[in-house]
Amino acid sequence: MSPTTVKPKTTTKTKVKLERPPLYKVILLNDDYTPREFVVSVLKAVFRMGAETASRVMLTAHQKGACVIAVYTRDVAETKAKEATELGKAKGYPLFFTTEKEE
Ligand code: NFA
Repeated sequence: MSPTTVKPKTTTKTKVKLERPPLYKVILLNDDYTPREFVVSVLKAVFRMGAETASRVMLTAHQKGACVIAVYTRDVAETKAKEATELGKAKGYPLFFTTEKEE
């Protein structure tokens, strides 16, 4: 009987590390000139808020100076902040949205 060669089975496992993308806050800043209703309409249009949430967020920014609106990946946060700021600019308002990396 001929000897048999046993080939050991080997497997290689590559572990892929999946990291979550860092998140960015979009922040609404208060100013003295943009009408409240306009701020609410921008929050509804750009950030898909309902009337009540939009009013609450607008009032918080009005009273405290700023309010975190939502959290997105960097691209989405920056695009939405820019879009919302542009809507105010188009009407001559100083309305401003900024972004900040979440810790
Ligand atoms: N402070 C603005 C006003 O009294 C309203 C406002 C709220 C503007 C939140 C910007 C952000 N008309």
